[in-house]
Amino acid sequence: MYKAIKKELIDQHNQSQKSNLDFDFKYLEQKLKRSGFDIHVIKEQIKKFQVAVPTWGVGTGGTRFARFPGIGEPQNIYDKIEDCAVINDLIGFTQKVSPHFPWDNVDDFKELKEFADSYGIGFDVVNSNTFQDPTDDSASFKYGSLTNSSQEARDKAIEINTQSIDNGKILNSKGLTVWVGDGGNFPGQISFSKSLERYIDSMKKIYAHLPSDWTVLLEHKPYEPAFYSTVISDWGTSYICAKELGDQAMCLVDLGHHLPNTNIEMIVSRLIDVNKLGGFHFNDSKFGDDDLDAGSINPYELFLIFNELTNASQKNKLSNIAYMIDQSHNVTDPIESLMLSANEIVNSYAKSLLVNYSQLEEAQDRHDPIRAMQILKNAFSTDVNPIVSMARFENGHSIDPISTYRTLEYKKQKAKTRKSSKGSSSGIV
Ligand SMILES: [Mn+2]
Repeated sequence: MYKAIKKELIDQHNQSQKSNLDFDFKYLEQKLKRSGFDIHVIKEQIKKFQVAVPTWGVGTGGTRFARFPGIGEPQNIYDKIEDCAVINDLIGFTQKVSPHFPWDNVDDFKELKEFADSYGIGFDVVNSNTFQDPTDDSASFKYGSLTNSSQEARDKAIEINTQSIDNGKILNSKGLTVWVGDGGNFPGQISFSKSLERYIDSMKKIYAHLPSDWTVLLEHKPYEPAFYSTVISDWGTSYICAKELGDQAMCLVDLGHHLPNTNIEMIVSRLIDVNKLGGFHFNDSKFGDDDLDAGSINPYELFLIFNELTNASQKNKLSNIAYMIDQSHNVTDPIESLMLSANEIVNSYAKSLLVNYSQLEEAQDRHDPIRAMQILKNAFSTDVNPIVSMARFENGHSIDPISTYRTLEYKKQKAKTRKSSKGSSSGIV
């Protein structure tokens, strides 16, 4: 840690902010005491929270139409690790990164791990990419990967996944997330039944390759890039497949992978109840899989998701959830977006710790919807920034990460050595 950003710079910046933070923290301490909460207990829980940053998230994303590169963009996985280390040095809730293969392939994974170690960065769940053609042109995924009617294409897709596991093992990762773009654009194009059967069959081969302490996370999505039907379209299908595969297979909820107005927090609760909730991809959206910054559009939904998680966790119904960010940053500096998003996620978690769940259950049992709603709204409307900022400060990071980051002019400095990428091809979907 503190290889990407000198600790003295963070300390120096914190000096000017600390007295205001102390004042705000003291005020919140008194306020929470009146509701029966000990701010110090909550702060200690927050200090332990971790969410992984996606390596693909630090590059500027694009849309189906164009990509507008930023200055000093990372050119390879090593640059991406360095950018992720900037984020972690400043906020500290993001010690691990989630790589994507083959995008992040290198010749020497041991060397990559040592490089990341030197920045205090570890590796979270790895992601496999079979939604674009394999780099060696040995097969085509145009008509599907793990569910393709061609055995040759399926085998190649399986190999990409088992290779991702092997890479992840060297990086000390403990999980693989599988999302396939497979599906159909037209009625009749694919057999719903056969494609699901082939998915399960392919996944069984990947599952057999999993080390015993690994989890495979199945990610569902209702549409895009296939626009009529997708093979793993919803949490129900994802659950059926995870159940079929075994105990090491879990479901992953990407917030953007639901149709508008879907009650995502209820899906979270259902998956907890059937012991199949394994992870999240956090982002936010207005219309579809917009991959906007977490909490930027619908922070109440994000809070309600953490409300389910914290409630279940206090009842010991939750273990080993992989929290990851999955976003595309088209118009912002990805480093700023990822710092704000991680903080927004931590804020939602902090607010959920301010819900008194026995009082909530009492209100539910007494048939008092107004009181129940009030309990949630009171927690949601509490400004938890002083606790989260204090947690960051006590963990050795920046009280005000964005302003600290801006004084560094990091990207401007990096632009001197990282060559700019001109291309206008679309970014990450
Ligand atoms: Mn995702």
